[in-house]
Amino acid sequence: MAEQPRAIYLKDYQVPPFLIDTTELRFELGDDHTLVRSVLKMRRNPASPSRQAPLDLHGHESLELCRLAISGQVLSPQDYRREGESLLIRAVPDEFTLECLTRIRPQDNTALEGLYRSDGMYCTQCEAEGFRRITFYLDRPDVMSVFTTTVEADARRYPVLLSNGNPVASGSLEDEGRHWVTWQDPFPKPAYLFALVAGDLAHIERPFKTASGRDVTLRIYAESRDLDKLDHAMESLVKAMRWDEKVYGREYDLDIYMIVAVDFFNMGAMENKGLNIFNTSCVLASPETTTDAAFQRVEGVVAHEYFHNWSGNRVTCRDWFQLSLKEGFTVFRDAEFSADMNSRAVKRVEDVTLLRTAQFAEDAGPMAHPVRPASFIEISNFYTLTVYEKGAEVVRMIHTLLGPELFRKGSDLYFERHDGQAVTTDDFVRAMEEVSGRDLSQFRLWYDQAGTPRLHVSDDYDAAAQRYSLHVEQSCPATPDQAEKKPFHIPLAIGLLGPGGRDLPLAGGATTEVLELTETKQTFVFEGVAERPVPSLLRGFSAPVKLQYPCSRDERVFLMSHDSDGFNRWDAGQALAVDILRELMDQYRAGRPMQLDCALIDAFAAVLDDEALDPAMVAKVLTLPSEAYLSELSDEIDVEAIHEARQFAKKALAQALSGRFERRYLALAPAGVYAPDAVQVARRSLRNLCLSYLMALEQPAQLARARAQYDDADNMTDRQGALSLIAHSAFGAEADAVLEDFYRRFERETLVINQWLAIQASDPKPGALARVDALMKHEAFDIRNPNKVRSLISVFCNQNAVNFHAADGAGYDFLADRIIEMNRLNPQVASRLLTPLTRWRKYDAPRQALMQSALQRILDSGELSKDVYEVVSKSL
Ligand code: 0A1
Ligand code: ZN
Repeated sequence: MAEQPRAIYLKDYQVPPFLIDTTELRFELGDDHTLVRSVLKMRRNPASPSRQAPLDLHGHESLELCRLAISGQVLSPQDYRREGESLLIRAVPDEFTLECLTRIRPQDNTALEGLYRSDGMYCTQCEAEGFRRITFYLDRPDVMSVFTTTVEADARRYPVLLSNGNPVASGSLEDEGRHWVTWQDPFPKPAYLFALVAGDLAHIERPFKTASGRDVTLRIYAESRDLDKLDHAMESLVKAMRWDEKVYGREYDLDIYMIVAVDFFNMGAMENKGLNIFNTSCVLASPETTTDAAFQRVEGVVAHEYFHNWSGNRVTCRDWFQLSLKEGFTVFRDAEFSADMNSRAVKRVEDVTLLRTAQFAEDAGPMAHPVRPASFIEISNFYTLTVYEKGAEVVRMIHTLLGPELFRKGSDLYFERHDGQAVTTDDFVRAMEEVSGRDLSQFRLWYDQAGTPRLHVSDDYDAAAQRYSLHVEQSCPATPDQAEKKPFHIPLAIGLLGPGGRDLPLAGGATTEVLELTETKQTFVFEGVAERPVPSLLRGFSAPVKLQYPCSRDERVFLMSHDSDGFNRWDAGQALAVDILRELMDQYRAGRPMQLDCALIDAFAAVLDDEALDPAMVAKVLTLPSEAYLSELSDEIDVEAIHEARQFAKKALAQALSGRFERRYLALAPAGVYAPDAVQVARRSLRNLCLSYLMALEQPAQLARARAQYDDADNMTDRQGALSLIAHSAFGAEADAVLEDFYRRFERETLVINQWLAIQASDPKPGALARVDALMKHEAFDIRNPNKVRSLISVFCNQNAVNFHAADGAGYDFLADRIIEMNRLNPQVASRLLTPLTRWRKYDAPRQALMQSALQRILDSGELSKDVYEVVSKSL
């Protein structure tokens, strides 16, 4: 970087000096280049105080400007100035037509932002600031315009030409073998929701009648070889549309809704108006190639993008600091949808696990930022777990504080009041305040203060007075740019368990009460409590906080078997396991033989024996806290101790409970035809978990069992479950053989081969780095394809701690080299790869030095993208 990139601040927001009422685009797609013609009807914004402001358009450096005219007058280079990402036109009238012709080269676009060609098909990704790589524009979400788009291309190679809205005209240029289609989107939208697709695509289709009786066509496009993998996405879409009508009263608004699957994509999917573009990994599904987890991910992502049609498109963000307005709310909506479609408790466990493992780590690291950030250098770096997942928790807390009826009233008011507008998180909270009459001013701190609040809870019981008291103290650690924090408004859902394990009645006879914390220290008193209760705190994880309460192992076991809150029953088991694993880590570090507390064995035995429990929840309870979670909980991460303690515990549990694991493994054998429904998913998850314990015994008989499961499986969940256990086992020859077999079977299934890469990248055995290095040269790998980079490089660096954090620093060197390489090809992916290095402060001194020097080497490597520069410079 010649100059260091500058930060942009929320406090500097100003309304746009100009508006664009209509946008007409014509794309001429060609092998050497693509021409983009735009005609924009523009005028000064009456709401802007600056009446004389020049016209300042966004345009990426890569744009070749061929022609520029204002109301028919062609401008000469003296009439404008290009500098960085800006095109400044000094004298413009109050109302005018801007015509612009640009030349771009989608085939060379490896950043996958703007218009790009990959695998012989054209597609776009414009969020957040990709449209400026297509043409000069006011590329900001508060400039909303009505788009008409014509796409012209070779008719034989690109028979399908798509854009937003409804198709209104088409034709062919016969002598040239080209054709064109015009699309019109009646809803004004910001440029980030623009989309275009051109390719040789097949599709499936289904009619849908909305609640008010409008007919809509639903279409999902993919390459023809994947046509048989689209049904699950279609079913998910229909379910999501019905759910949004029922739960939020929201209907779809265009005549056609399209999803297109593409293999080269930086993220999961994108909610472009009427034309969603999806990473193949979030849309394709078939029993033979797709695991249960991936089926559920498809359902969740399809719903997420569909829900954006209201929470994001009809009502959008004023500026990118408000990103969580659409993302936090939409994640909350899709999580509730998935909870309604599958098991609510299991979905909550999964979401909280992600939050506590990865979002808490982000909130404690150098990139920590509030749900509504105050500044950024590169907005692409802020599509984070904090904006998405913590943002969803913030919306969930509003739901908890208001209750479902008032929350629905608030969302109705929000959609009605702001339809067609670009608004702020404040507008969202205000709607919730108005319908409820509640003052949420202190609650708004959740949007502005970064960091994970800590709650210290203690209690006392006065037997004579039959009075039980809970004392709660809150605090929040400092984060970058925020040393002091004000107390948060925290909903703390609690219950009290009597000696027999039954819930005691609380206020109004309910068994769960939401205490509202607003001060640094508060005491809550419960009268008429006949015996000392065991408190069940933070039920359902009612707030994204770290809770500390001095709970004995016995009390945790008690909660594990009696708590009426399914989430807290699971959480008590996790807390017990964490406590016991930490004891093992201490033993390991002290060089003493490790010894597993029987409390864990007994608790697991009881859960395994209870056939009345949902097998999916049993699988969750019996899953030991991950290495990543144990790392997040550590002040200083001891990579080896965490790994060894966890492996030891797993084996000890397997030895103590092998009969039970075997019995349930056999009893859960598949019956009937595969379906990714809740009942079957639950059975497979527990059965594969049992197999993982049995494999921990390291016995040939168990290896044979796993191999038989692999060979006989009629679905990917069972086949891949067995594969990864064998591949990670100490049986080297068998591991190689099964990996080889898997590759041969699925060679032509890109997404399956990505899993094959990931399984090898996450193998904790020594030598994994050499294997990853070799796989980078394998024909199955392509550094330009983000899914492959994630499967091989990200998985190695994030899910293989013992190898990535090898004491010699080889893992860090490997990653630094990859980031330097990716920085030029794809800055967004490069920047995301940095995450594990940013956490250097949590390791021992020698590792800290090695990680810092890897970061420094990246910083010194030459021209850095804004994406990579921001993360490296903030981390060092
Ligand atoms: N809005 C999308 C996520 C998304 C964000 C950025 C992208 O490119 C940089 C692509 C997709 C969603 O929430 O699903
Ligand atoms: Zn989203």
